[in-house]
Amino acid sequence: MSAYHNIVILTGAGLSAESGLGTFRGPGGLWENFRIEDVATPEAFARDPVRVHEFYNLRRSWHKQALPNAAHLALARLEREHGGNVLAVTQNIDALHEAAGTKNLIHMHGELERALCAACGTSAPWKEDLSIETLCARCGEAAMRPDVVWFGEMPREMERIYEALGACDLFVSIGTSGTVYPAAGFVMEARAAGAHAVELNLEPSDGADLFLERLEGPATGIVPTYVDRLLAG
Ligand code: BJW
Repeated sequence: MSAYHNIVILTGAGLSAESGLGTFRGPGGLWENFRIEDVATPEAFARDPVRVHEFYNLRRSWHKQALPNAAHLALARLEREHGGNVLAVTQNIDALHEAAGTKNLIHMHGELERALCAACGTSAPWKEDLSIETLCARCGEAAMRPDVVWFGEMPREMERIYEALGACDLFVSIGTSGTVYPAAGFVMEARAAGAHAVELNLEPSDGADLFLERLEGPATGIVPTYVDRLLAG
């Protein structure tokens, strides 16, 4: 039982790095080999949907082989064993939180294992490759896209997220560079609500100074240690 009642955890690509999924920024990051403007905006998809499908099909193939790591498992344990509320908000489109057993989860940037019909708005589970010929099972249009949030699009479930941030007494940010909004602003929302704010990251994020406590190291080391500490009270 920890000293906190309402915990919000924000996770980013660094959480899944040790599961073999690349991060976006920094040396070896995805954006070194793919330009954001070519693959992660609605304009890129309108201009060259084949290329965007190739990018996400490639990532879907990597994700199929990935397993949750010790950090995902520790966060699922926190949810199970903590007496109060724990909400995990992930920017990751992989399914590793679910695979680890986390239930109270928001995928604010969408999910790679879902497809969205741009014609009728239907979202459906999707594990296979997508192409410009893939038909929507509901309306029959060939307008399927990955159900992910690109730059300029509205992240998912923002109302529920801001409500949780406004009521939390602990905010923990894990493995995110703090460069992409609105997620980068969550720490300020939580602090305004009076929450304690902790960053767990390999290196300081862009907004590191906004946190009251910081632990540095690989997620598989520092997240289980931090969860043990929280559960010990
Ligand atoms: C480890 C580790 C290990 C490594 N252990 N740690 C305000 C100011 C300026 C601009 C804006 C603003 N508000 C909005 C914008 C525009 C824009 C934006 O933020 N631009 C910035 C670039 C400036 N935002 C948007 O367009 C968003 N939409 C929006 O704002 O709608 C309007 C709105 C209005 C009002 C309220 C709400 C909304 C949409 C953003 C969509 C982002 N999409 C992407 C790609 C799609 C999904 C996908 O393909 O996967 O999402 S971009 C990419 O970045 C992906 C990620 O989820 C996201 C964040 O990246 P993340 O997770 O932080 O990864 P990295 O690589 O950056 O960092 C990894 C970290 O891990 C590092 O810190 C490492 O140190 C660490 N690490 N190994 C622990 N082993």
